[in-house]
Amino acid sequence: MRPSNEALVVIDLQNDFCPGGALAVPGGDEIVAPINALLDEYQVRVFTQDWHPKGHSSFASSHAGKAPYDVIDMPYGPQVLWPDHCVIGTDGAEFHPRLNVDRADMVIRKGFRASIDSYSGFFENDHTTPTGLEGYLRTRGVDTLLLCGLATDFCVNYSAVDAAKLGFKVTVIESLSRAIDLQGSLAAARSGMTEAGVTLA
Ligand code: VGL
Ligand code: ZN
Repeated sequence: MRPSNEALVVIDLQNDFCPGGALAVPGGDEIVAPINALLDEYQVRVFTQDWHPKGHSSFASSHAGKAPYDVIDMPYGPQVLWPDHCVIGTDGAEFHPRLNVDRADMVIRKGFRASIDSYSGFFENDHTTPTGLEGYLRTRGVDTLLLCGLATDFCVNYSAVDAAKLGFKVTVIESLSRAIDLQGSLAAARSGMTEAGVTLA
């Protein structure tokens, strides 16, 4: 058993990010069984869940003339436009059916405000609006995080960098994460995480 100051944080292991989903990450479902096994070793277990209202501003379909993977300027900075995904109330927003969700002590939903996206489990994409996850972890005495899930180069990356900036000791388990890899985004994420002091394992 891992000590109680360590948390396993499973990022966005949801149907829409798995093969067959709206924003499928290659091999996304391969990590479910080993993550289930790892959950048994941790005393603090948090899942994040991408959770968007219909017509969310991160969806290409919400912007006339735009296509998925175009980038637009939002008041908070550049934003990649995605296919509609993880819409509240749909099957795509549910966790993978074989993920042992019963093991989660805490599920933190993010991206639920129509006008702003939230890749990170800690802050929305303006980098200032908190989700509450930091307070949850600190009040449970956690100072060390092991991150895994989907996607390595987006939500895992943003969560890891924010956590490191907040002072947590952070490791990303790359073998239990899978990437979207848009135009070099995985390489950029790896160097950004390393620069922020995140350990890639
Ligand atoms: C994610 C794109 C859009 C992720 C979420 O979980 O990495 N990526 N929403
Ligand atoms: Zn999303």
